[in-house]
Amino acid sequence: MVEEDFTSALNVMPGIEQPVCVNPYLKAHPRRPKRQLSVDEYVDGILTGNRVVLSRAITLVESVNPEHFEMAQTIIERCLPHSGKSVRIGITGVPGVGKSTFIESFGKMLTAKGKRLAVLAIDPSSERSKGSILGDKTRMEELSTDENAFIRPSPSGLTLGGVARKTRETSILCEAAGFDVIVIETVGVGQSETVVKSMVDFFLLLMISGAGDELQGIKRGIMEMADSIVITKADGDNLQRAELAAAQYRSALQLFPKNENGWVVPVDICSALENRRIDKVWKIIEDFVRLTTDNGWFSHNRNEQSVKIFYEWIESSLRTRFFAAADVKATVERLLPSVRNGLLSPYQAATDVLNCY
Ligand SMILES: Nc1nc2c(ncn2[C@@H]2O[C@H](COP(=O)(O)OP(=O)(O)OP(=O)(O)O)[C@@H](O)[C@H]2O)c(=O)[nH]1
Ligand SMILES: [Mg+2]
Repeated sequence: MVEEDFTSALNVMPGIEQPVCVNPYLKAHPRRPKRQLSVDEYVDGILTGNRVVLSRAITLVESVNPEHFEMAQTIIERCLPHSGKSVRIGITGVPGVGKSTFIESFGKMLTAKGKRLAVLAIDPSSERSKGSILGDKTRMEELSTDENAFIRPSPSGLTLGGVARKTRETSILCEAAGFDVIVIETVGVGQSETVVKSMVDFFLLLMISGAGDELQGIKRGIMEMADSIVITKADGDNLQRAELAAAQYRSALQLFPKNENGWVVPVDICSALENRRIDKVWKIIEDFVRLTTDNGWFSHNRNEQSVKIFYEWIESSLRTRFFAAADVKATVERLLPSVRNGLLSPYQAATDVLNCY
């Protein structure tokens, strides 16, 4: 037997035998590809509130595969009669204002009241949405595990128009699945607010109190779209500043023209972190729904939104089809050099192209 040298650190001790890291008795278990559901299975699943089927239907809606498109449209058509029975709420605010934290707190309050809520995000820049949604899933930790809440990130890699369309269609599916509150979150920095406004019943603008210049940096257009302005993070040292900011917004709003729906835009404060006055925000929304339902504006607004989508969709489809047509392509290619060189008037060339379609 070899004498072991315990004085050297280079000496390797035999040790004990380790079990193999893969279970040798494990049978090969090939991953079966997911079975494609039929339209009936999709529709039945959605109408019975099956979340897995709902998720898969949304994935189908988001797919760019033309085969999926047909099927998705059929599913949406069949869900349409079961949709429309929700309150659609748009929530916007600059990055970091506290939208996700607010939605978590607001959502939990609603599910505790027995409501079912779906949270959708509109965020056309895919890079950002990837980050923020992963963040949001953890930030809305409790809400994302709540049985009565359904959180769905913005589809990535699409243009704003594409995201808007998918979000509209996704809301229809969520409504058919029995969600009675749909929250659509967007970041208040670009054009996405206008898009969200065009698909919701109630538009909530979240703000925080700044030091002094309260009205700086907020686009007037966004303030004009808001059905309510809520100053969040009204807690601790910030409470007084938030109250002051609310008073300033209140007086600023008085300068705006009156809403045609008879609604006077309320300004309030809340703290999502401390769960304070979150139910007040819901009360404001309930008041809004009551008022606009009674005076007919609620359904009028939805109908007008549909008409707008109708025209917008014709326009954008027409544009796509037009430029994809072989004759058009050829004529454009033929005439473009002359237009560029000033040999042909752009109006004449455009008329020639239009005439060949
Ligand atoms: N004190 C206080 N802090 C809050 C409150 N709500 C949110 N915050 C904090 O503000 C920071 C940003 O909150 P988020 O909810 O991520 O803000 P957001 O608007 O979703 O941000 P983006 O998704 O990046 O646009 C976080 O650190 C929160 O903890 C609040 O009511 N009070
Ligand atoms: Mg967020």
